[in-house]
Amino acid sequence: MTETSGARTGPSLLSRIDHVGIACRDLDASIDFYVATFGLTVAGRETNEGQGVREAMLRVADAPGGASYVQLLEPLGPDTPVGKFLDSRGEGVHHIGYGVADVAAALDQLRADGIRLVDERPRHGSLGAAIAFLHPKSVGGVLTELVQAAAG
Ligand code: V0V
Ligand code: CO
Repeated sequence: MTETSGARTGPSLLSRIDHVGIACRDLDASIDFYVATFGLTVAGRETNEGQGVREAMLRVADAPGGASYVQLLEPLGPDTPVGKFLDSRGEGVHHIGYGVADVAAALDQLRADGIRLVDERPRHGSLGAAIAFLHPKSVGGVLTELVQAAAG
């Protein structure tokens, strides 16, 4: 875990858990499992070429700050983040996505704290969100995603 320069003052950078990202080999089969077993509903399905995934967001709960989801991730190929993860670790939890008010401002603060960033600037995420990843080696082995949900 990276040592930071001191205790953060003021409000938390993270406002809520937006989603838990789960790596799977067969997106359709995983969606069917979550729908049949837990009664979740599919909020959106997208292919994100930049991130190398086909994915689905399944709504778990609605809350004033925004809904929370399970994100099911199938790789577009072996040489992608999720493809490499499946090869080395198999199916399972891949990342946690936390809600933030302003992803660019959060990246500036975390960079100044010495946290290793995967993304130096926000990328396009699912459901119109702006996202950025922090490197797992800097966050105790947890691939961590910042999510600024789409307005409205
Ligand atoms: C790799 N490692 C992980 C990990 N993936 N540790 C925890 N959780 C993960 N998910 C560890 C791995 O075990 C190695 O540790 C080390 O990192 C290097 O692994 P690697 O296989 O050589 O992989 P790299 O270095 O090529 O890439 C790792 C990173 C990559 C994290 C940089 O996966 C990445 O860029 N991820 C961000 C993009 C992403 O994941 N997109 C898909 C979701 P040892 O063995 O050296 O100790 S897209 C998404 O969530 C969207 C669109 C959304 O929410 O809207
Ligand atoms: Co995600």
